[in-house]
Amino acid sequence: MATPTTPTPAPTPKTNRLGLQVLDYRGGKTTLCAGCGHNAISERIIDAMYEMGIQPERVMKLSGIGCSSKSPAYFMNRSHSFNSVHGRMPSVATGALLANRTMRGLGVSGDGDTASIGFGQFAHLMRRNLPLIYIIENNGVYGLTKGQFSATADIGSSLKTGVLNDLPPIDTCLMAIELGATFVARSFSGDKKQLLAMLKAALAHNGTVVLDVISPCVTFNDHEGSTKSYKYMQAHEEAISEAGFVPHFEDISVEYDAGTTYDVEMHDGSHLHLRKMHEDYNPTDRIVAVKALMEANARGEVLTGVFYLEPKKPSFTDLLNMVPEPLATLPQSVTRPSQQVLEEVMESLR
Ligand SMILES: Cc1ncc(C[n+]2csc(CCOP(=O)(O)OP(=O)(O)O)c2C)c(N)n1
Ligand code: SF4
Ligand SMILES: [Mg+2]
Repeated sequence: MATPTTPTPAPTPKTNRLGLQVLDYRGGKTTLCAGCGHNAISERIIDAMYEMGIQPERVMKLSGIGCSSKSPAYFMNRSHSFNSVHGRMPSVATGALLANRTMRGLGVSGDGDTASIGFGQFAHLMRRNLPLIYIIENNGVYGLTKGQFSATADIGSSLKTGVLNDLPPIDTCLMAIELGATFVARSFSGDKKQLLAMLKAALAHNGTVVLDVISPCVTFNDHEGSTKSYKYMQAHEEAISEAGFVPHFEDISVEYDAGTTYDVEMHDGSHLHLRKMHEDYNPTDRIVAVKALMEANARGEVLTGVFYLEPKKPSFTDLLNMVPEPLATLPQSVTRPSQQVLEEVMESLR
């Protein structure tokens, strides 16, 4: 007679500091092409939000129009989401975050949505230092409308049809640094480790984060002649720094050499360690950052890493002295002048 075996208990699912599982951060099934860089970015957002223990309901996902802008549907189903008009995510984000400063803003846009039709909105957003993580899923083309060049396409790169791009590109990181963003970085959708560290650091920042992520479009821009393909990135990616992130809630002390590594204390007390890979790297000096980017662009290299960080600058909501409560839940006694005040105003106008 066989001896009865006791069933092995199911393993307890792993949870984060809020007691949530990674499943709690997932979204709908993607409808993007298999292999699209945007899918890998969604995965890293899920990992970063889970590992940082962010309450999904406290997050607003904002986007414009494009394959990239569709991707918020594929992560964090429990969060709020607003898919705006093409290139208009910044103004929607500004309104929403000013109306409710208890929420975290995560914007997802494309290179067309940001640097072509939305360029004016992007520029004015940068000046304000709104507390928003702005991810540009950069593939150099308008993927959703079948692969025309966008304004980030490199001069001399070609479409699948052989058409050459003869206009110079807009470097969104250079623009963001010049116009006032306080956390500016570039990564590659295929670089899991770097992208995850950057996203976690972005969640610890109070101000505008611009994270330009080269995200190949496998259907329209992954061929020979493209400078946004997987192959091109593997051959031309050059990291300016290596990022290590220690969240404020983990008691880990990291040994690092102050001569080779910058230790930046973030707004929430987390630490970002940036190990220099370039001689003159200094993430707190915007002139150095601009020079490094311009030189790399001239050499045909795609520089990645955290280029510029200013963790102490007041955000737009701090500057405007907004009340901490969401405007929607303020009582009318606070949002409307009383009858007596209105009568006094009328009286003063007689
Ligand atoms: C006002 C307006 N103009 C044009 C379009 C057509 N359109 C839809 S998506 C898109 C470009 C999207 O490119 P990008 O932001 O790079 O996203 P991707 O699809 O490459 O991820 C364009 C031009 C539109 N939807 N609305
Ligand atoms: S068309 Fe390009 S950008 Fe759009 S989902 Fe497919 S691979 Fe991604
Ligand atoms: Mg694009």
